[in-house]
Amino acid sequence: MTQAQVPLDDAALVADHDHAQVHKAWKWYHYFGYNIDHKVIGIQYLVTAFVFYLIGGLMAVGMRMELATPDPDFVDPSLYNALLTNHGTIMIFLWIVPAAIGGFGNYLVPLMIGARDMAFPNLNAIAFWLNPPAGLLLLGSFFFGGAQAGWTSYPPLSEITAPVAQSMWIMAIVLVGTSSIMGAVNFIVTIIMMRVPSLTWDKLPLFCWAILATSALALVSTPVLAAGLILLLFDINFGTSFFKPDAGGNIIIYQHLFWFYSHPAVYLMILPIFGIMSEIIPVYARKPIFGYKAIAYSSLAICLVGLFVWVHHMFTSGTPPWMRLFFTISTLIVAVPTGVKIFSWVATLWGGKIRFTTAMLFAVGLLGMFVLGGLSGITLGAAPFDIHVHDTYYIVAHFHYVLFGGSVFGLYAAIYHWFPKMTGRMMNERLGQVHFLMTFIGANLTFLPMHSLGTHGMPRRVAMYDPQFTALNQLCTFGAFMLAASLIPFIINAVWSWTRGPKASDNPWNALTLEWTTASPPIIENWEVLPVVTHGPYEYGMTEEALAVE
Ligand code: HEM
Ligand SMILES: [Cu+2]
Repeated sequence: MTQAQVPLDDAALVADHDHAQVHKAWKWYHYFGYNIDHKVIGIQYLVTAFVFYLIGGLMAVGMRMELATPDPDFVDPSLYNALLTNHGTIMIFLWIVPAAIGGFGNYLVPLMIGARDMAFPNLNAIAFWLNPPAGLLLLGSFFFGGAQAGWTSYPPLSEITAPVAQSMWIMAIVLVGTSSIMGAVNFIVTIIMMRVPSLTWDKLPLFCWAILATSALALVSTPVLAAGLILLLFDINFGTSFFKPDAGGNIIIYQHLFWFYSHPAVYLMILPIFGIMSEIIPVYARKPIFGYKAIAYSSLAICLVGLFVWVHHMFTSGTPPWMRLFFTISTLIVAVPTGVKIFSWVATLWGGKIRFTTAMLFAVGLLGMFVLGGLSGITLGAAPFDIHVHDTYYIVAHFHYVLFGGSVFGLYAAIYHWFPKMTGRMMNERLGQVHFLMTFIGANLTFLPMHSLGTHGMPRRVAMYDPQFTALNQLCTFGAFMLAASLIPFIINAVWSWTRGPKASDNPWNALTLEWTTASPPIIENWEVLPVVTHGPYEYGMTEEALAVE
């Protein structure tokens, strides 16, 4: 135990919980119904999101099988479009965002700040329960031809193809958007109001800083997306012409509304993952995190600058040159706070006593993948190069390095790290290493050749291509099969460990944040006696407890 545990003097807080409740153990069926405990909701988010990851992954494999040969012979082109659209949509809106923010955010934030739950438990549960119907709408849309217009759903394409499916797609996104706004309000209030009194701002774990920044960003940007999509819904179904040029509408406005949300959306995905990195790296390097304040403030800086760069997605939409210059410069500026974080992690690793657990392998793997994705991102931020590779596979390579390398690796790291806390059992490290290797090699085989395909001119979002691109595409498809296979050791590991893995102690990694001071898994309401914070979250090698660890 690393935190002093003394009774809370605020009697009201203790009195209003039923002591018998506190000792009750979890039953499996608690996870299948409406439940207001943040830990149950967190796990509900994680498991649901993972199921959608499998579905979205299956769609990707379907696309890669189609792309194994130049001709459209495996699926017909309109099904390809539907797979493409739903794959992108599901991976972003039903996997990364709900897993990172809904899953880990809900599970960890109250535990990390010494609270018994989120500020608004019912709002929290409702926010989660908006996700399954959104997923069903997306999957159901396949019965109506499938939304065809890509995850960006630009008009006019989205207004003239599969109207029912497109409307279902819009309603699904509005549902997850609503969920994310509810979550954002809840996180902001929880982090500001519910910290134990001894947890001052300068001791707040960096994951909580990241969730705070993410929530602020979601609150500002999500309503703009919802507005754009609802106007689109009206155009499709009710005869309005907001985005119909032949009836006086303006297509470009849609792109502005869409990217004002969707550029920040990349930070909604990546900031919580950055938070996860900042928690994991110091634990396994046994060193205080380098530049705590720089990391905390850079999250806020990324949010602020992130709101001003959306036009880099529209360099080829008639944006005048002076504006291209402004948005090139502002885009490149975002690389600065991001670079600050990367250097802080590398400096933390530097000279550390590193333990290469599976969680740490994924964290270090993320660093490699993200640096490559970030570098190709910088090339794209420069308008002249972006115009050259616009809508080619270079873009696909870039965002998969960032999203797959930068987000999925982080989510896996988080799962391996917090699994013992969530389930009370340890995962198998050997299977974890196999999982890591297959993921790392598979991801690079899948996505690295795409850079070359792109600079040589292979367009994205097509089911057929020029035969000169065959060899590299087959390499990508081979990589995709390896990625799909990498899920086998992971799923075996997760299911086996959850049911009969070795029992975990309260703090198996000897970490210093508050969630490790309670039982594994934590009791209902988290603590019998709320903890008192006696030191910062990363003071490895600086406190007696930490020195005694190795
Ligand atoms: C969590 C991980 C992933 C995320 C977030 C993700 C995200 C996306 C997005 C946003 C798109 C664009 C969809 C559109 O243009 O409408 C896309 C396209 C695509 N993805 Fe993924 N993806 C992921 C994993 C994968 C994997 C594992 C594969 C391969 C096995 C894959 C293969 C593809 C392919 C082939 C396309 C079509 C590219 C195009 O034609 O533009 N994705 N993905
Ligand atoms: Cu962007």
